[in-house]
Amino acid sequence: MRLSVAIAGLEAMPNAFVVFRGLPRSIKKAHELGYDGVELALKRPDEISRSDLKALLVANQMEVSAISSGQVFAARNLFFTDEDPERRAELYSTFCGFIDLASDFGQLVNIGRTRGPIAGRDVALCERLFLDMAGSLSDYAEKKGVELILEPVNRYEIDFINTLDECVALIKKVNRKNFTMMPDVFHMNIEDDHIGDSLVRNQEFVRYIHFADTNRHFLGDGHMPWDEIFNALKVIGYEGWTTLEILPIPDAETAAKRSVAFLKERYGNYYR
Ligand code: LER
Ligand code: MN
Repeated sequence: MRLSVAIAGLEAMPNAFVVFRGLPRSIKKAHELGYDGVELALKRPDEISRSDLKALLVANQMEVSAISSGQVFAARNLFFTDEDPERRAELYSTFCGFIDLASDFGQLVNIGRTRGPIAGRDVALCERLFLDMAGSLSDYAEKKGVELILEPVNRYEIDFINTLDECVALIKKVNRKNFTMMPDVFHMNIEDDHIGDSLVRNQEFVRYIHFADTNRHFLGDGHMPWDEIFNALKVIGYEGWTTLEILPIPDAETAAKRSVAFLKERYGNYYR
């Protein structure tokens, strides 16, 4: 298992679900604590220069696991189900920038809350708006060797695509090889029938995964059914990144450290 941790720039919103903030120090810290990679939660593609990022990764022997886009929704209010042509164009160019960056770093771009809400609007219209954007971006990404990964998110954060089953139904409509899924066990604990069964049932599309405990704290601080999750990942032969998206509680360093210790102690055979 290759382990990664979600990080963001210093100017990320207070509610960004990241462990460390400030890209240079976060990359160094993650390496020191035993992580192999970082997931970059970006608001804009030019938040860090390619050359600075490359230098930081090389100096710390780290990789980028993926680029995540929740801040594009939370801080800039841009989303796939939006009807406004100008905002759609801005979203499209932001994602093309992420795809360009991912073509050199990680080859994966996440779509989480940025798929946008339905919020009382016509469901069929929202789905069409989503499919239109997802299709165009997948075609752009394909030329760059990049995949887009759609994340089912719980109902308290967004009202569109909450379970893995719903996500897979939509992925089949997008119908592109480079448009797949990234489950997050925190959301699955709220939305899916059984976490293990749902991962196995939808295995064909599982490309990346987010880990947190049930309270979004460090691994081991809640009641997540970790044995069930690890068994399911073993059954489906999952070999992708495992990325920690946890709250910095009691503080970032303790949370990141305790998660690695938990994985090594409980799942040492699986981890490394
Ligand atoms: C938000 O809860 C989340 O899990 C992110 O990865 C998606 O925006
Ligand atoms: Mn997540």
